[in-house]
Amino acid sequence: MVGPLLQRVFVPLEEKMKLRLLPTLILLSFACGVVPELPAEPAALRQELAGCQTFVDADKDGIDDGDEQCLLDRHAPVVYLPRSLDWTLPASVNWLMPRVVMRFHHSSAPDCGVLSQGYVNQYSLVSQSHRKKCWSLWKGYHHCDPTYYSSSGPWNEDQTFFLQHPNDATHSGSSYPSDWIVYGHVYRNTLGGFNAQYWFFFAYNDGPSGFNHEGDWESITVRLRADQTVDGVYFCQHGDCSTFRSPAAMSWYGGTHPYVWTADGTHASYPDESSCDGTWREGFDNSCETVSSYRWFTWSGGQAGQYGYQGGGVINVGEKGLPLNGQQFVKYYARWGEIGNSGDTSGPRTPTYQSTWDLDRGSASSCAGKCGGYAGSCWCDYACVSYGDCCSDACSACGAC
Ligand SMILES: [Ca+2]
Ligand SMILES: [Ca+2]
Ligand SMILES: [Ca+2]
Ligand SMILES: [Ca+2]
Repeated sequence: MVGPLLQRVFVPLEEKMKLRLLPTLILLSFACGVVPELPAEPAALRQELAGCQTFVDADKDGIDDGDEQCLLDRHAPVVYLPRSLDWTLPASVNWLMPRVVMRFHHSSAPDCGVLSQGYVNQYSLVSQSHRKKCWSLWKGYHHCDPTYYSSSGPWNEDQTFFLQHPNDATHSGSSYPSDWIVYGHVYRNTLGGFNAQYWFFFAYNDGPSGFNHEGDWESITVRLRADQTVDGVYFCQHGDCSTFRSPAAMSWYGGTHPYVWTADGTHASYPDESSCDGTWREGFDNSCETVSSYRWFTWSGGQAGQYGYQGGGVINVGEKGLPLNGQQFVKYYARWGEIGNSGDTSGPRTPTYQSTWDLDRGSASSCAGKCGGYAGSCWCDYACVSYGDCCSDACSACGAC
C-alpha cells in the first residue's frame, strides 16, 4: 500500500486541482449570500486599521480592499511642487481623456485615427483593436494580420496605440488642485508586509536637453514590514527606483506621510531639495523648491487648514487586470502620449506595464494573492498542512497553519 505522501507525488497537477477544488465548491454552495472570509492578516494591521475592513477583495490580492484604502490614506505623501519654476501641473486620467484623441502608430506606414476627441474614456480606452499595416506593389499600404488590442499584448513598439493631444493647451495640466488625483496600488512585498505605491500623473514632461513627452507617470513606494512599521520609501525618477531612504533619513508630515520633492518639468520624485537640485538627471539645476504654500496634500482632507493645495485624493486602482473603483485604464496596454524619435520622447505606458509596478513584490513561491491555490512551486490552501507542501508564508498570508 502506498502512503498518502507518496501518492501525492504521483497525482498529476490537474487531478490535484480537482481534489482541492471540491471542498471549496462544497463550501461555496453552503455560503451563498455570505460574505467570503479573507485570509488572515498580521494582527498589528488588524488593530491599526480597525474599522477599515470591508470584507471585499475585488482585486484578489489577499488584502481587504478597505484596508488597502486606509493604508494608502495613512501613508499618502505631501508633495512639494516647484510652482515658481514648473508650468506643467498635475492632472488625472479622467481630466486628460476627453481632451485627447487615440491613434494607432504604424512605424513604416501612415498612422491611423482610432478615437476622436470626446470618445476616449475609461472603457473605450481598453476596448480597441487595430490591424497591422503591410505594403505590396499591387495594393500599396493596406491592413493585414495580426490584430493588436489596446488592453493586451504582445507589445510591439512599431505597431501600437497612443494618445495624442490635439494642441499644446493640454500640456499645462489642470490649474484646479481638485483634479490632481494620485493613483494608489497596495500589494504584498518580499518582507511579508505591504507596499503602498503612489502614482502621480502629469499631462506633459518638460525635461532637460529636450527629453519631452506627452503624458508623464512618476511614483514613490512606501515599504512596510510585516508588523506594518515603515521600512523605508523608494523615490523613483523616470522608472529608476534605486533611491531608497530609511524613515530616519527623510522627512515626514504628521508622522506617517512622507514628504516628496517633485522636480521641475520631469516630475521625478526626490527625498529632499538638495538631492533634486544637485543631480545630473535634472541638469544640475534649481529644480526643486521648499515652499509651504506649494505643498500638495494628496489624500482627502489632508490639507486641514495648512498652507498648500488640497488634491483630489488617492484612488486605489487595484491589480493588473482587476481594476478597482472604475479605473479600467489600468488595463490600457499602450502609450499615454505621442510617439517620439526614441523611448525617452514617447509617451510612457500605463504604470501596470512599467517594471516599477512590481517593485519588491513577493515572489511566485509566496502565497501573496494566492490563498486557496497553487503558487507555482508550493501550495496556499489548508490541505497543504497535511500534505506538507505549503509555501513558507502560507500560515502568515493565508492562515493555512
Ligand atoms: Ca485587495
Ligand atoms: Ca491591491
Ligand atoms: Ca517624468
Ligand atoms: Ca532648489
